[in-house]
Amino acid sequence: MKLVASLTSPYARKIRVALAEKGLPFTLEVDIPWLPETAVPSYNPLGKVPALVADDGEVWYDSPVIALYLETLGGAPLLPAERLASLPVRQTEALADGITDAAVAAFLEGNRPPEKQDQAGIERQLTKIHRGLAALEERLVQRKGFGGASINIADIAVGCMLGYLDFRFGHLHWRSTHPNLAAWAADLLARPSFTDTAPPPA
Ligand SMILES: N[C@@H](CCC(=O)N[C@@H](CS)C(=O)NCC(=O)O)C(=O)O
Repeated sequence: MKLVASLTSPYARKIRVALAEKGLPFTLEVDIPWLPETAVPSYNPLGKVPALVADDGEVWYDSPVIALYLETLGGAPLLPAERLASLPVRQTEALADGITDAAVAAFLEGNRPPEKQDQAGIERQLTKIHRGLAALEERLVQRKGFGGASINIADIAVGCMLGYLDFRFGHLHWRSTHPNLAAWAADLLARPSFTDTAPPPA
């Protein structure tokens, strides 16, 4: 099994953490989809990482689909097998991934030359991040979709999203505005699966 990923992608990190938590062996093919010489479109027509090449040759994307595929391979379960019970977990995963989408969009826009940046667009994405974090804190208080005693895919998605905020949006200081999330994330982000996959220094 081969994972095509960049080392800074929070979505790819989600799958690297999931593979580590499940104890599934894989090879990592590092590819940066923004470079002209990238081979990512040969795996995923959308040109995005992560993409997972299964042992039978099938290629899976995007990260929620890869996570579902990994459940079929065994290892520690990261999603309840029962469909209805899996929905709150997948909802929390989708919320975390959506915050990541907003953060990536804001980062890319903020990387354009200053005169070309759409400030209203950046603000719109930042609002999604703030609303999303508030909703996540609420779900955490209600224990809705989070793993509790054993880690699940929602925990992993939230951890990778928070790690991305640390990586690109340290100035947002999400820990001081979301103390419950901060207390919960401290243990999660200290797990070897997370420390081993931290993005390289910028
Ligand atoms: N929904 C996708 C998002 C994947 C994604 O946007 N990956 C970024 C890297 S962080 C990418 O490959 N971007 C390249 C591009 O948009 O052309 C997933 O969960 O896998």
